[in-house]
Amino acid sequence: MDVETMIATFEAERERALVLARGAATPEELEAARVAVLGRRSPFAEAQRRLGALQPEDRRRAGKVANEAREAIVAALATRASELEAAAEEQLVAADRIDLTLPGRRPPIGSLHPLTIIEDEVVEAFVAMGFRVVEGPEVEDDWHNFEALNIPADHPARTMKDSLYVDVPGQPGLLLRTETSAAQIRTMESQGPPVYIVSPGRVFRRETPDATHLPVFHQVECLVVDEGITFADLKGTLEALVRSLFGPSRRVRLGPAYFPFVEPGAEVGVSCFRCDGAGCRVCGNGWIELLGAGMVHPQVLENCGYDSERLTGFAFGMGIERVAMLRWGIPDMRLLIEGDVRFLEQFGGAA
Ligand code: 2NM
Repeated sequence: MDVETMIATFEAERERALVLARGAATPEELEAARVAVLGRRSPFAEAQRRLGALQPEDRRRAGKVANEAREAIVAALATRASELEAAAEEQLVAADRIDLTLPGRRPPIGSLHPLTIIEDEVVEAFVAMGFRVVEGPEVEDDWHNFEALNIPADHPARTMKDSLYVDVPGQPGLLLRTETSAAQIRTMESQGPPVYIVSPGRVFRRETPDATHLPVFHQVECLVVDEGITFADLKGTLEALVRSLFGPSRRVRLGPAYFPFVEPGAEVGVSCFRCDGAGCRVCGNGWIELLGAGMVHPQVLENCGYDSERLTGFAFGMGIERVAMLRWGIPDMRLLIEGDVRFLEQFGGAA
C-alpha cells in the first residue's frame, strides 16, 4: 500500500466515522461504530499498522493525517456519546415529570353513621343540662337487668322469648342486656344521690329483623334521682330534649303507660315536626309516640340502697333507631345496619 492510498484511507475512514457516529441512535450502535472505524480489524487500524513500513518522510506525513483523523473520529464519537446521554437523561426526566398544577387526589372522606349523629345529639343535649354519661357492660346478670328493675321472675320480658342468654359455665343467668337501665342500677349502687345521668348503648332482644325491629338496637336512657324531683321535672326535661332534637316549637304530651320500674309510667308523644300537629304522612294524627318514661319506682330506689321516703326520681328511655328514622324519613330500620355506602354517604353533611 503506497502512502497516497494510506492517506486516502485515513481520510475516507474519518468521513465514514463522522457519518456512522451521527447516525448512531443508541449507545450500543455508537459502540458498534467505534469498533467498525477504530477497532483492531478496521481499515484505519490496518492502514496504521502499515505506517512503519513507509519511508520516514512519508511516514511523518501519513502519520500526521492518521493522528488528525483519529482525533476527529474520537471527538465525533465523544460528541455523539454525550448527545445520546443527554437525550436519555431528558427522556428520564420527561417520564418522571410531576405536574405540580394537577389537583391533589382527595382521600374519600367518611361520614358519621346516622345512629352516631342522633346519639351524639341526644348525649350533647343532656351534657348541656349538666348530666353525666355512664356506660355499662353489654353482658349483664339477672339482678341488674331484671330483679333490681322490679321486673319479677314471672314477667314476660324474662322469658327466653324476649331475651338472649349467654351460656357461661359457672355463671348462670347471664344475658345480653335488654335495657341500658342496668348501667343506671350499677351507678346507683356505686354512688349516692343526687343522680343526673344518661346512658347510651346497645341493647339486645330476641327478635327477627323487620322494617321496625332489630335484635340489636341503640338506646339512650336518662335517670334523675334527687330530693324533691317531680313529674313536672320529667316533663321539662323531655321538652328540652325533643326541642333540641326536633326543633324549638315542639310540644310534649304524656299518656298513661306501664313499665315495672316506674310508677306512674308514661308514654311520651311529641308534636309532629313536619305538620306541627295537624296530621300528615309522618305522624298520622299530629303526634309521634317517641319514648317511655315515668317516676322511678320506690322499690327500684330501695333495691339500690336509696331511701325512697326522702328521694324521688324520674327516668326515660328512647330508641335511637326510631329517632333516626323519623328525622330522615328512613322507611326500614334494616337500612341502618346493612352498611350500604349508597345509604350511608347521604349523611356526610352532618359529619
Ligand atoms: C324506659 C321507660 C321508663 C328507666 C328506668 C330506669 C331506672 F334505672 F331508673 F330504673 N332507667 N330507665 C326507664 C323508665 C326506661 O324505657 C322505655
